[in-house]
Amino acid sequence: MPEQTVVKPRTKTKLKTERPKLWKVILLNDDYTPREFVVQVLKAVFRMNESQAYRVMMTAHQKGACVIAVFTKDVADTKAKEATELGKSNGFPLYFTTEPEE
Ligand code: TYC
Repeated sequence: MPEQTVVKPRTKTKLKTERPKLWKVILLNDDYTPREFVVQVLKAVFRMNESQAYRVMMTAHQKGACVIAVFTKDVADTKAKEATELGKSNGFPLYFTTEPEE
């Protein structure tokens, strides 16, 4: 009896997993938060060193806003909230927001 190989056609479609969209955390300028405090928050929450933090703070100070970094949505939201809370609990209107990358 001759052997037969039966080839079954593949019917399953492999779905490609899309990379999750990244979200920007943005620092907004205000007239009241001391520069040094902004630098401390950037170092504490976003693990920046002194000169990175200083540059980001000055950019927001001069231009009104500065993108700090991009993260997954969860991380971006958590960090923006944590950093904004730090300002609030110290009596400053410091504000961090998030928006999706294109
Ligand atoms: N503009 C503030 C001041 O002159 C300093 C500051 C910088 C505040 C950046 C917020 O995101 C900010 N004291």
